[in-house]
Amino acid sequence: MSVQDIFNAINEFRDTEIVNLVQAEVDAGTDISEILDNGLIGAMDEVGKKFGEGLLFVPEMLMAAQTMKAGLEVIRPLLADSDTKPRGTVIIGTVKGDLHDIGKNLVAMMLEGAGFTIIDLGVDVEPQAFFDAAKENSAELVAMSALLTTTMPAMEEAVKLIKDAGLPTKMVIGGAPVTQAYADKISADGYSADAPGAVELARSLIPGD
Ligand code: B12
Repeated sequence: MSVQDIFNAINEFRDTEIVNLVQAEVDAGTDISEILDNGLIGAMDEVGKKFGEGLLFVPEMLMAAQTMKAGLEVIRPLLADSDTKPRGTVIIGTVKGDLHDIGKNLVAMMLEGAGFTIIDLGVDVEPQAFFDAAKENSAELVAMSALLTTTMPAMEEAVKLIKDAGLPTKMVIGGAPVTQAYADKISADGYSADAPGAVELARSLIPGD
C-alpha cells in the first residue's frame, strides 16, 4: 500500500475503498502532509487536468470529489495541533455562484485544529451573508474561497462591504485561481495558496498570545 494507491483510488472513484487506504497510510506512520499533498490533493489536481483536457466530465469530477471527501474525513481528527489554545472566530465560506467546497473544508479543518472557532457558511455564500455573519459574531476573520475565475469578484464585494462599514474583521482569500496580486487589488488582508498557509496567515493576523 502507498500514497499512490490513494491517488489512484480517487482517480478511479473508488469511494468505498478510500477510507481503508487512507487509514492504512495513517497506521503506517506516513506523514499527513504527504498523504494530503501527494495523495488526496494531488489526485484532485490530476482530475482537474483531465477535465481541462476533455478526458472526463462533471459527473466523474463529482465522484472524485466524493471519494476525496471520504478520505479527508479519516485525517480530520489528526489535524488538531497538540498545543491548541482558543483563538478567534473565523467565518468561512465559498463565494456566491461557486459550489466547490473541498479546499474550503480543508482550510476550515486546519484552522479548527489550530484552535480557531469556525462558523462555516457553506457554499454559494452571498457577500452580504459574510458581512452579516462577521458583524453578528464579532468575528476576527472572514475566510473566502473561490475556485472559478467567474466567482472571484464576489470576494471583492464582500471585502468592500466589510471595509466600508468599518468592521475590524480581517479578510483572507484563497482558491486555485486566486493570487496575492488579486488579494492586493481588492484590498483583502491576506492570501494563501494552501491550508497550512491559511493557518499561518490567520495566526499572523490574529495573534493569540
Ligand atoms: C472537484 C471539482 C468540481 C466538483 C466540486 C465538488 C465539491 N464539493 O467541491 C464539481 C463537479 C461540483 C465541479 C463543478 C464545476 N467545476 Co470544478 N473542479 C473540481 C476540481 C477537479 C478539484 C477542486 C478541488 O477540490 N481541489 C482540491 C482542493 C483541496 O484544492 P483547492 O480547492 O484549490 O483548495 C486549496 C487551495 O486553493 C487553498 N484554498 C482554498 N480555499 C481557500 C480559502 C482561503 C481563505 C485560503 C487562505 C486558502 C484556500 O487551500 C486548499 C487546500 O490546500 C477542479 C480542478 C482543480 N485543480 O482545482 C475543477 C475546476 C475548479 N472546476 C472547473 C469548472 C469549469 C467547473 C464547472 C463550471 C464545470 C461545469 N461545466 O459545470 C462547475 C461549476 C460549478 C459551480 N457553480 O461551482 C474549472 C474552473 C476553471 C476556472 N478557472 O474558472 C476547474 C479548474 C477544472 C478545469 N481544469 O477546468 N467541480
